[in-house]
Amino acid sequence: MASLAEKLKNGQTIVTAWSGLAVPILSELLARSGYEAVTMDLQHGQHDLASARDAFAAMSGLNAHRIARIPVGDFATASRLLDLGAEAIIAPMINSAKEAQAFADFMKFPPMGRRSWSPHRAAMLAGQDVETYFQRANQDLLALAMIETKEAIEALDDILAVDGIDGVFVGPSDLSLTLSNGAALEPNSPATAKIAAEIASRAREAGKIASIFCLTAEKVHESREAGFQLMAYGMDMGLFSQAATDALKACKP
Ligand code: 3PY
Ligand code: MG
Repeated sequence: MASLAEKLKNGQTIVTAWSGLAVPILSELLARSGYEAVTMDLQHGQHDLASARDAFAAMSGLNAHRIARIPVGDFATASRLLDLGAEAIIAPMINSAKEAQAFADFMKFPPMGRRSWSPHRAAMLAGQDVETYFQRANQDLLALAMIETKEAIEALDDILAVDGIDGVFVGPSDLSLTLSNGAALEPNSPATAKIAAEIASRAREAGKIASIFCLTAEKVHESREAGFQLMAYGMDMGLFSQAATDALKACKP
């Protein structure tokens, strides 16, 4: 299977499921359902290192890429998740080139960054010997910086210019909160979509990957049209509770 990085750099688009529930078999089921990637959320979701490790293991052998989101500023956790087999890390609230560089330092081996060595579990999951893993890591493992504040938009070109940053990931909820100074939570508004589309086109111009969190399937289509390549859509908790609601409704006398 081509790596996540190869697919995205070749222009493919991918939808990742979003896992907040620290139950590895749910990530396996999402992968078995046909999602091409599953993202473990350690920022707002219930995942920790152990549950992310077990979810990655539960997905192994299936055609789904392993992604994780770290808590704000917790770049050491990015390295640890890479060591456990993550193929891309999403870092929230990256607001400056300095923060982007600090993130990249934990994601890339020298000379691009300062990631410390010992990815034996990751090499095992990638089906590589450690030498091959080392040769491929800096290009194959993606550092995605979340753009979700006014400051981040102002610093966008500088963030995109950081060598070890492979792309951006737009958080439409926080973006709408900061752009309205806390007056409105409008992740699906046309105004938020317009700014997201501008971020995508600036990322693409810089030769970087544009990705985004979507709250509806319509947003996935709209984002693809706007040049986004990696779209997160489908949260385990929401999918499960919607399916339960629908199942019960269908049984009503
Ligand atoms: C946002 O929309 O702010 C996000 O972080 C999506 O998870
Ligand atoms: Mg956010």
